[in-house]
Amino acid sequence: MTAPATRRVTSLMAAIADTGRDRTRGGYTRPVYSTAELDLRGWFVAEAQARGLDVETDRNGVIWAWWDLPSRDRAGAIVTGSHLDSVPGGGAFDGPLGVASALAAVDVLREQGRRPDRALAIAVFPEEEGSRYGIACLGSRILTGAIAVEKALALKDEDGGTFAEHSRAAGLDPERMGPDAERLAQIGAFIELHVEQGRGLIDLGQPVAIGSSILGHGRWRLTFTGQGNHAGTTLMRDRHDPLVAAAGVIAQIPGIAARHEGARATVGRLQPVPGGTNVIASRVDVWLDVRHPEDAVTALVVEQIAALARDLAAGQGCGVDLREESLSPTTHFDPGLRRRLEDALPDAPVLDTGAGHDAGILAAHVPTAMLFVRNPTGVSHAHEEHVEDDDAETGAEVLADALMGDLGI
Ligand code: HGY
Ligand code: MN
Ligand code: MN
Ligand code: MN
Repeated sequence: MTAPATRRVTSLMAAIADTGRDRTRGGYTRPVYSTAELDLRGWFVAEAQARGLDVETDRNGVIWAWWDLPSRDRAGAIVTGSHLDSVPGGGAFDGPLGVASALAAVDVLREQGRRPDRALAIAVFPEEEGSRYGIACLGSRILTGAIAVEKALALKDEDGGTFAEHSRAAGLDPERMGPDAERLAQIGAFIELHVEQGRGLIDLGQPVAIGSSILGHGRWRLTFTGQGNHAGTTLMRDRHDPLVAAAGVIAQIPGIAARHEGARATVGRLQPVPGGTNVIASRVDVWLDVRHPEDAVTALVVEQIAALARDLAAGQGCGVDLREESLSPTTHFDPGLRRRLEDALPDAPVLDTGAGHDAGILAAHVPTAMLFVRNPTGVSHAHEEHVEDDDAETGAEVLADALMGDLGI
């Protein structure tokens, strides 16, 4: 695949390079329905409308930009897209690359005087990262019924505001949110282009890969409870410090995960309450992210961590509670789409991914594929995430061919 000269994706990405930039953490922080993410949603709508696409935001907050047939028949539509929300301090490309590449792919087709013989849509899904309300792919889960809408609407962010309140503030009507079978029935195939969140393509020397599957993954919350007290007046032997128990568990998580080849276990977030420097915590919430290709191994890793937590909590005279927050089984993309992509792109490696995507949620309902674009740093969910201009343009050109049906999708 030779890189095209025009810098379509690069210029689109440059236009949003300052939106949601996090000057404290580095990288980008764009929680769903925050000012930064709403600004990006507005940017996308303007760019889509400038291309003559028919833009609508559905009752679940998913934006659909349609390149309709003259008949406006949307049955069997080819849909591509991704997300615009980010993790705290995330990279520039996780999400926006898929959206910018979709806009660029429309430009490619227009410049070539081509148009698909089926309706085409670019979709932007809300709360893919689950950074604000704790459950990833919240928008696509609501759309597909993968989560009860009542549970989704009641989810709270760190400030105690609910997804319902913030959806309403974003112009949605929470009472109308819920599964949308009619919308899903319109989709003939969904293909998501995403920055690779790893080193596969770097090591293989290729710009684009075909996705094979998404590792099963879940999120659990461990809540350690003890006795809040004064840091200066409480003797060490008189303490019931939940943070000591939590720290002991976290320190041993790598060792537990290492017992299971391929397991990934992470604590990226913990919240001591009340969180004072001179205060022994009364409670600590610890969020656990565990992933493995085999769902039974994921469950085993979690159970081993939970057993250790019970043991260390008891040793500190503390309690501990484990609660599953979300769980996604290992998901394989549509074998037919994948095979046709492999035939059409013989140089493209086939890679699985440890990262979740809306494509993973949609895969249970519509034929779904993914394309990954080379990330020279191999780093993601951090500011070092990167895509070279040439690779970004190549990705958009491959996506354009896929949207045209040239790759068999
Ligand atoms: O957590 C994930 O795997 C994704 O980035 N939401
Ligand atoms: Mn992503
Ligand atoms: Mn991500
Ligand atoms: Mn993702």
